[in-house]
Amino acid sequence: MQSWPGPAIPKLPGRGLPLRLYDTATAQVRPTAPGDTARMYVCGITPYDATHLGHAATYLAFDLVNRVWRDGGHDVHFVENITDIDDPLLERAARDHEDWMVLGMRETALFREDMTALRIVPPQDYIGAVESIDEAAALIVALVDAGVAYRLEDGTGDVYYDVSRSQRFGYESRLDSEAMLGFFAERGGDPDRAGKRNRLDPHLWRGPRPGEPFWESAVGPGRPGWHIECTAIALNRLGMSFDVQGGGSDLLFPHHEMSAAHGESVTGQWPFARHYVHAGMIALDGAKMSKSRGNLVFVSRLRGEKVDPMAIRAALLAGHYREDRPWTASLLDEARARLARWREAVALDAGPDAGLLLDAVRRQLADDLDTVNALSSVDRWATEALSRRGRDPGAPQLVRDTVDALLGIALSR
Ligand code: 5CA
Ligand code: ZN
Repeated sequence: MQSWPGPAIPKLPGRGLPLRLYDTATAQVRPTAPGDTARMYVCGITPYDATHLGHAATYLAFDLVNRVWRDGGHDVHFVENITDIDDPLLERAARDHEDWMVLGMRETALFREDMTALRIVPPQDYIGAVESIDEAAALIVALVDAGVAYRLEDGTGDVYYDVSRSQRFGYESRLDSEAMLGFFAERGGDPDRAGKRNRLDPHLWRGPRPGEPFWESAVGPGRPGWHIECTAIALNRLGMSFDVQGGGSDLLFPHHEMSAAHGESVTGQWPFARHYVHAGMIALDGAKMSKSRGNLVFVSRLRGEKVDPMAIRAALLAGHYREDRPWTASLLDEARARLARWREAVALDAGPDAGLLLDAVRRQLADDLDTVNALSSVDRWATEALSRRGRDPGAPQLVRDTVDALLGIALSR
C-alpha cells in the first residue's frame, strides 16, 4: 500500500540518549537496545471508520519512539499494517449498503491525510491484509505441517492454532486463564466454537462463506485471521526478535499474545518482539473511544473545523502515553494556549540557553516517553524567554528544531 509523505526532521546537535520503554511482558521499564537499524511494528487501523483521537494518540506514541531512536543515531525500519479485510469492515459495509473494499480504501486514504497532518513519520512498509494473504497462508501451512494448527472437521475449511502447543503462551500479557477467556470472547474470539482443541484457540483461516469475500491460497479458499496477518507482515519484513511490537492496550490480549505465539511456533525462535509496548486508551464521556461504541472525535472532523493539527498533537502529548485518559475540549484549549506561547517565544531574537532544554527533553523522552515533563520543560524555556531572560541569539531556532524533531510539533506556520 502507498504510505504517506514524511515530515522533514531537523538534525539536532549531539546525540539523543538510549530509549527506555515499559515492556508489558516483563512489567518493567527496560532499555531498548536496537542495532544500527531499529525495528518496529505497529498495529494499524481497521479502516471501517475515520481515524479518531484514540488512534491518533497511539500512533503519536510510536512516532515518538521513532523520533527518539533517530535522534539516538539509529535508522528505523517501521512497519505498519492495515486490516483491510475483517468482520467489522464487512459488517459496517453491509449496514451501510456499501462495497467493503471501497469503504476500506476511502478510510485508508483519510487515515493517510490525518497522519500527514499530524506529522507522523510514515512506515517504510505500509501493508494491507489483502495484499499479504499469500504470506499469511504460507505461515498457516507451516503451522499445520508442524502440528500446531489444525483444520476443523466440520467442512467449513476453518483452521485454528493450538495454544497448548505454544511454548510460552501467556508470557506477553501475563494474564490468568479467566482473564484471557474474558478478553478473548470480547475481542473477536470464539471460545465456544465446537470442534476446537482449546477454548482459547484463535482462528488462523476462515473458509469461504456465502456472501463473504474469499481468496484462493495454499490453505484453500477463504481469508486469514487477524493475528496471523500481523505475524506474517511483521516477520517477513523485520524478522524475529524485532525491537518493539506496538499498539493500544486493547491489543495486549489476545492480539499480541497470539501474533507472538504464531511467530514463535513457526520459527522455533523466541521472542517475537523484544518489547511489547502498549498505549493507554483515550476515552470520551467516560468510556473508551471506540468505533463500535460510536463515542468518537475524528481527527478529520477537527481538521475540517480548522483546528491546528499541531494543537491536536500537543493536546494528546500533554498526557503520558500509557495512561488511560479522557479527551476534553479544555485539553485542546490548553494546547492552543501553550502553542501560542511557544510560538511567541521562538519568534524572539534571543532566549535562554536552548542546549539545556534540548538535554532535558532528550532525558525526559528517553525515560519511557515522559512527554508531560518534556512539554513543561519547553514551557519553562518559553516563560523565561518571554520575560526577556537569556541573550542567546541561536536559542529560538534550536528550540524550534528540538520541538520539531523530538515532539513532532512544527512551530512555524
Ligand atoms: N487493525 C487492528 C490492529 S492489527 C486494530 O486494532 N485496528 S483499530 O482501528 O481498532 O485500532 C487501531 C489502533 O488504535 C490500535 O493500535 C488500537 O489499539 C488503537 N486504539 C483503538 N482505540 C483506541 C483508543 N480509544 N485509545 C487509544 N488507542 C486506541
Ligand atoms: Zn495487529
